[in-house]
Formats: sequence, structure tokens, C-alpha cells
Amino acid sequence: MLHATPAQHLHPRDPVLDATSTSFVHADELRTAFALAMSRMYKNEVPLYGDLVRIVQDVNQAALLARNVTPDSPERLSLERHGAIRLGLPSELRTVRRIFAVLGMYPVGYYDLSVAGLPMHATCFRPITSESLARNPFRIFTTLLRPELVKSEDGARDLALQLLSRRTLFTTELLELLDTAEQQQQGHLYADQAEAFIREALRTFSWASGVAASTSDEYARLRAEHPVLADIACFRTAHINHLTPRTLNIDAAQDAMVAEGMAVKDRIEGPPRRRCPILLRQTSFLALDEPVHFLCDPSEGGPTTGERNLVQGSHCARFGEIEERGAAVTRAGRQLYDELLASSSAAFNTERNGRTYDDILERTFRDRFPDDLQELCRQQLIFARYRCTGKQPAKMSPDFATLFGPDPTPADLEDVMDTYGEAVMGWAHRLVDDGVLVAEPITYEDFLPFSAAGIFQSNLQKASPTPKNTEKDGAETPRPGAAPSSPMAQGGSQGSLEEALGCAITDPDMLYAQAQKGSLLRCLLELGLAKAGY
Ligand code: OOG
Ligand code: NI
Repeated sequence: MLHATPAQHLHPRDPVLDATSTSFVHADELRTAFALAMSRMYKNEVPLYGDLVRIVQDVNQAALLARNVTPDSPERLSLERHGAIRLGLPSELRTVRRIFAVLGMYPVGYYDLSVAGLPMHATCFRPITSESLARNPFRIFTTLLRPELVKSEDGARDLALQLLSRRTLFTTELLELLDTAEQQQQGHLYADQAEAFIREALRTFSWASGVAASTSDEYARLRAEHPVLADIACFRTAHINHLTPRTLNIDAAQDAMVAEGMAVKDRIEGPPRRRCPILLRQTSFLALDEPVHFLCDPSEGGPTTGERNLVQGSHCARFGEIEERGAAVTRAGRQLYDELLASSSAAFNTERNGRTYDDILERTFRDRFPDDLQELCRQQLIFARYRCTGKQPAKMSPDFATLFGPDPTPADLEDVMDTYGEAVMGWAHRLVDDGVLVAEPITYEDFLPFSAAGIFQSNLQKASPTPKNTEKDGAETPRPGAAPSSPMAQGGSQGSLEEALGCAITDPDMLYAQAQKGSLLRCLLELGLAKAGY
């Protein structure tokens, strides 16, 4: 099948590309234009994905109507929230990091996928400020091969590295634009450059008409070692392997996918359905078997120069996914989540009594993970953003002066919050109880390594009817930034991923804690509890 070239996915009416202005395009706008162009490209490459987006839009519209909210733009709501790519070499990751920086996306979180038997580790490129996340939260889960984890008795590792060393993921024009942006324009682009940048970046992530960079024999050898190895090393591009719109009701969307006859993952990854959703729930239609043209082995008598003959084969890796996001959990919340996943798995393996895993999971969480917003905040299981309601505190709570001292400046407040975090939170929750502040959950913007592993497992095996249940392997650990003493984290190598990136990876918890603290500070200022200005 012929695919449109990446240039055809640029939309003349994308505001960013319309601009005649002589000022730089804002990274947030560039990211939106990039995500829209990528969505058009992927719908064209994988038409079933277009059906999935339509289903999600319908489900979201129904969910909004049920809540009595008129959807101002269901299309906008259902815009893609994430995609995923798999890279082979540190040098590829380094350039990808530079591309994403121009789009306002930076590496956040370390994911050790070796705990799920995958020879890779990952980070997520995403916006990091609340403002940028609000404008467009699009992110890309990016894995890098760890060749040292590939057994090499039959030469699979060397073959993969050899194939990878022959490919170039980036066009010269893209590399030149990156240099210009970084060296002359403080990482920014003008509108005409932006158009070229998106077009050229899309080439890196396109399917390139399914022409492989290996022979079918080489592909088979790598696939036998691990399907993900073939997916990474046998192609000319770092093809996007899925895109993921956001749904407001993942259970309904999953049912609608099944009703349309899609082959769907057999269970939704992540926490069970709850009144106050936490973290991330995901499901997908299973990867499709797609036609691929492999190179002919010259030793088999094909032409050795010029255009090589191609042989028809197939590859199974690309799919469509949906996600429903809930609150970011604190360290304590994550520990409880991991514990409950582990005990659900243990119960499933030993005493299931005809109950499904999801049944057990739902009950385990119902009994032990609070499902009430106030309670979740009070126990500091989730991160929250605080807002003033307009009501003034009846009287200065007596412990305020003890905590903050007389007439504190914002800098004093910040110091106190850092040193006496617990006491400040206790005090803030009393203001919530008094109706002076409200707490709203901060959305989880990251990923779950075992859910990711479940997604990988389901989509790398050829249409396996019952994908492996990875949860039974244990809890959702290690979390990004897990203590090195965590037994499962020992195989991880954040340092080597950072070296490949050429920069440090941001700890997601730090970002959530900062957002929470910033919101409280603003409340204190608004209530006139501190001198304005530093
Ligand atoms: C990435 C899987 C991770 C998710 O949603 O957890 C991911 C991959 O399959 O390359 O996207
Ligand atoms: Ni995903």
C-alpha cells in the first residue's frame, strides 16, 4: 500500500504554519502542530487507528453529556496524549532529545523494562511546566535498546548493531534546522522553519512505506531472539508504534472497540475502575500484521547494485491505544498501589476461586486504597493543587503564627514549607475542611513500567489470543526514581540512559511536589497571609 509522504500531513490551516510573523513560534504551538501532523500521518498509515479515534470521540461526547457538560470540542478533548518510539543507538536518542527539546518536551522519569524481560530502558519526553502541560500535554514514551542485555550466542546482538550502524534516522535538513535553532535562535524556530522542521521530523517517525532495512533472514534471526529487537533494528525509521488519545471512560471505550469487532487487549492495564481515578489506565487494539518489503540477500543471486529486489513479508508491531488518566500519587500512594497490585497477583495465583484478576484487583483496592478525594489528600496519597474558594479563614489558625512566624515573606513561607512539610499540609487540610481552600487532583502525566510491559507483551507476539499476564510477576516497581535498594531496580541503569541523552532525567515526583507547593504558596499569598513580593 502506498502511503502519503510526511509532507502531505501538514495542514495548511495549522495556525503555527500560517504565521507570517517574524517572531519565534512558541514551543507549545509547535508541539501541537507536530502532534496533529503525526496523528494525520498515523491515521493514514494505520486506518484502524482512525476508527479508534472516532470511537473515543463518541464515548467522550456521551460521557460529557452524562455529566451534563456540553462538549465545546470533543475533537480537541480526544487529541492524542502520547505516542511511543523505540530506538537502537545512544546517538539516535541524543538527536531525538534535541528534536523534542525544540517541541518543549524533556526527559522525565526512568523506566527499567528489563524487569519485564525486555532488553530496553526508557524515558518519557514531555512538557514539564503546568502551563505547557495545560496547553498541550503530548508526550512520547521513548525506549532505547540495551544491547548488553541481548544474549549473543547466535550473533543476534552483533547483527542488530550492524544493521543499526547502517541507518540514518535524520535528514540533513532536519539536522541543519536543529543546529540553527540551537546555535543561533536559543532553541526556537521561525514559522517557515517550523513547517520544514515538522515535515522532516515526521520522516524520522514514519513507517516509510514498510520497506525494511534488512533481509527477511536477518529479520527472522532477530525476531527469534526477541521480537522487539527485530522491530528496532530492521527498519529505516524509528516508526511510531502507537498513538494514544485520551478517553473519559475507558471501560465504555473498550466495550465499543470490542463491539466494532476490533481485536482488543484482554484487560485494561493499571489500577481498577474507581470513583477517584489514580495514575493511568490503558488498553489497545492489538498490533496488526502488516506487509513489509525485505531486502533480497545478494548471496541468493539478486542484483547487487542499484535498486535491490524486494521480498514480501510481514511485521507485527503497530497498534492503537487509549488512556484514562487520574491523579498523580505520592511516594506513599505509589507504595500502597504497588503493594495492592502485588497482593492481588498473589491472591489470583493462589486462591482465585473462579474470580477474574480484575475482580480481585477491584476488591483489593476497594478495601485498602481510599476512594474519596478529601481522604486521599488528607492521607497524602495523591498530589493536589490547592485553590482559594473566596471564603476568608474565620480567624488565623493558632498554629499559623507558630509555623510561619510573624509577617512572613513568600521566601519565609517557602522555607517553612520545605522544612515542615507535614505540618504545613496538616494546616492546609484544616483550611480545606473549613471551606477556605479546595484541593483538586494533579493529573498523572507519566507512565507505569509494568503497564508498559503489558502493552509491549500484547503487541509484540503475533496476535497471541491470551497475552501474558505480566502483573503476576509482581508489583508496579521500580517506579521512576526508585531507591537503588529496591531489588527490582538493580538491573536499571539510569546513568547510562542519561549519558546517551546527554542530560539528566527529571524526577516526575519532584515536578508534582513543586506544582502542589506552588499552588499552596499562591493560596497563602491570596489569603494575605504573607507580605507580597520577595
Ligand atoms: C511503549 C509502551 C509504553 C505505554 O503506554 O505504557 C507505552 C512501546 O510499546 O514502545 O506507550
Ligand atoms: Ni502507550
